[in-house]
Amino acid sequence: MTDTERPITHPDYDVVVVGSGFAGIYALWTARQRGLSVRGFERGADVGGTWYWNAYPGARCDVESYNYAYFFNSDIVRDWSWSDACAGQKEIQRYLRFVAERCDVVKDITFNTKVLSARYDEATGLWALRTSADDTVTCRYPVLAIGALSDPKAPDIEGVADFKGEAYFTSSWPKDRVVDLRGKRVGVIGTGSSGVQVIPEIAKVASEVHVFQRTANYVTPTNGGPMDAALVAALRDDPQAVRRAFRETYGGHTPLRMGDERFVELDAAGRERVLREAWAGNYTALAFRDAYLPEANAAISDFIRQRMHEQVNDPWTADHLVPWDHPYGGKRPCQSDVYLQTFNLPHVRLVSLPETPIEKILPDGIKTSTETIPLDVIVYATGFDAISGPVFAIDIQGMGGRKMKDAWADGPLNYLGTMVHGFPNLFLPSSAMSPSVLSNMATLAEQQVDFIFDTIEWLDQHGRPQLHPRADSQEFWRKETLRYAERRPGALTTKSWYSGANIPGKARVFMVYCGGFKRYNETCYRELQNDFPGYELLNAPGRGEAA
Ligand code: N01
Repeated sequence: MTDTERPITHPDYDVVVVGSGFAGIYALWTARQRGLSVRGFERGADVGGTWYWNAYPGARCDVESYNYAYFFNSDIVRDWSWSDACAGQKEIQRYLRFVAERCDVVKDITFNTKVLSARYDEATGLWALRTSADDTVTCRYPVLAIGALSDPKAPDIEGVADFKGEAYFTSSWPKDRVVDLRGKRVGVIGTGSSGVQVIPEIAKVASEVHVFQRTANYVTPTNGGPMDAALVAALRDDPQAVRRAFRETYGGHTPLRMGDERFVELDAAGRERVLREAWAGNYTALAFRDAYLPEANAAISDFIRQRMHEQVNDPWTADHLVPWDHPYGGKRPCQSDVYLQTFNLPHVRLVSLPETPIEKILPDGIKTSTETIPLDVIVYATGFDAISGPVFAIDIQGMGGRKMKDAWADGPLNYLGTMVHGFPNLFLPSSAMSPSVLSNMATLAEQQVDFIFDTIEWLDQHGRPQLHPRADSQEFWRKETLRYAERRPGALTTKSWYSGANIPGKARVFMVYCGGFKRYNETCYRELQNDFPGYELLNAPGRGEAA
């Protein structure tokens, strides 16, 4: 009998954690702390998840690092110093390695190994995970900490494979060598957060930069710069109080700076004054107390367009770099202090794809509807099959042999952003219908992992080895997610990866819960405090003991 045919009555581990980004590292540590046996798998050669792969020049977090960090361990908070308020990719990856070593979980992770499938065994209530090393491990609780932006979108352009020059993806930039773009003619496709960061860096060394833009994005200044010593001291003074306080906020971070005045109570001159003050203080998105109102959002959007426009010398380029088609926040906005000015350099040029679309990629360049542009290098900053993509990348099979791909054929459906009906004991942190990318992902990682392991502890204490959400709970959560999305300007009217619109044929569902972190956390813990009324509890016959 082969390994995969073996009946799974004795799990190899209590928990298997897939992925070693923020959620994965903390899940491994938490499992050990709770006395559970655990094994981790990571497809990269080191920890870091998204911060391991996206190693392109200029990659940087635009959430301040003193927020975008762990708070579960006070010593870690006190022993790590950030060099900049918005740290770069290398530093964040170093930080995650530092935490993984401190938590002594590196030894638990098998690197360079993908999990290909996860199969639920109805007879025992256990899961079997098959890996790219042709290994199968069994467990009671798979925790797929696979991230929301980890499945790169394949470029849907004719001729990609024909290009004979160098080609790079921002989402898998080479880490084993320095990519030398000096003196080269470079084409960059994509102007989302990754494109906006990589383009100025490429422009520093390349001889020509051709930026192929399909949709313009809002670009506002960054919050980078030296760390505020008083703020750092306050965070280090009582990290556990900070951790609790983050969970009481909308976004899961230190309270954001916000204007004191209300849009509806100001005249035109007052609104302009408030917007200018907010721009100077770098909080334009929240210039007004009631910035969430569509009319306030429209004024904010218009003001940012004007500020963007005046940074670019050439009027045609300025007109095209400004986003006219969606309100601020409809797509994920970008931050940069140098992106727009980069287009004032003589060797940098914008190619507007709505007017002159790419027809095909040639062996030595890109052909648009009006010209052929010779290139030595193409950089694809074309984004991700977000949120549900990483879940579909694993062949997941639950109760009755039902595949996750079928369960989510019309878009992701789950309860509280972590569990799916018909897939007992399978946990999906940072997946769909959680605050995910519209919150501080580090705070979310800690919150979801805590909730998952509190759930596991409850199951063990109550002798109920399995649970999964009821179908009507999922329907309730779908409606809740939609209800809050309707209140967010542009959420349901803008074509964005938030709703799967960047992937041809993907079901259009707004995949982020916008009810805020505090409400989300309270809803999760209400379930636990009331013995999981939104879930179905199952018994697993014949379950053996974990190793
Ligand atoms: O990806 P994107 P990203 N032809 O999907 C274009 C996080 N992040 O990697 O908008 C031509 O935003 C596409 O055009 P359009 C952050 O959450 C954070 O930049 O679909 N163009 C778009 O311009 C972010 O939102 C940080 O019309 C094509 C671009 O490629 C998320 O990751 C840094 C195309 C893709 O933009 C994803 O950002 C980086 C085609 N066939 C990333 N296909 C920070 O914290 C796609 N595009 C700072």
